[in-house]
Amino acid sequence: MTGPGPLGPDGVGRVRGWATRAAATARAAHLTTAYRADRTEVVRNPHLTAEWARHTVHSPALLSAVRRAIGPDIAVENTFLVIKWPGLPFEVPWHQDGINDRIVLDPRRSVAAWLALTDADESTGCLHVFPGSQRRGYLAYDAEPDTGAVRGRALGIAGVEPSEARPLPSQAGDGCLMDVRLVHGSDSNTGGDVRIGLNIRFVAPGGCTVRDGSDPSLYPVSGTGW
Ligand SMILES: O=C(O)CCC(=O)C(=O)O
Repeated sequence: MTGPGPLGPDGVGRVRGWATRAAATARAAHLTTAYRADRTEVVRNPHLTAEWARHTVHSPALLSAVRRAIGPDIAVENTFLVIKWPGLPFEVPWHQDGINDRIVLDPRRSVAAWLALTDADESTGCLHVFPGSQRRGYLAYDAEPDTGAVRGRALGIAGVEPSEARPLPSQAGDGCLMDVRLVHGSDSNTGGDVRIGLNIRFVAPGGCTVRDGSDPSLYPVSGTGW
């Protein structure tokens, strides 16, 4: 799946103000309190269980950026919350959001969002992206390790040159959209504060293929095509 994507030559765009800085920071404080005891690192599909996450995937600023990318009919295919605790090793290896052992996303009819609930910089483990890597299409990836899925997908991508990666720092309440073929990952948090981000995969009708032939389980958020 090579060819142009919805986000221009770099394959990445900024999202500003999906929440106010104060609201994002307050939510991060609640999550930190809720998950600190057992140092939870990944929460899967919080938009199906938590009101704040349901609210977040409907954010007007976010949805208007997603509409510009993939049109008016939008559903959420998947979300996951990533919490990086200071001093706890947790790297997210290079990967592409649009392909895994279960699904393949059509890059013209899908887009990934990453939203900062806290500030994220190089010391706290912000995203690193390879601008333009989406032009290479989907790359071979290592089998997903059977780690009990504690840390989400952990894919090694063959043939990416680490020196081409660029940090993508973000402030609480901002974030980015990524072409689902964009190679990205993040380092461990070596700073002093917790770092929290929400990853959302959005699809337009027909944008998600489940490898076993079953229907994708989608959560519509906009438009009438569902
Ligand atoms: O939050 C992170 O550090 C990485 C998240 C990510 O890359 C993903 O969920 O696809």
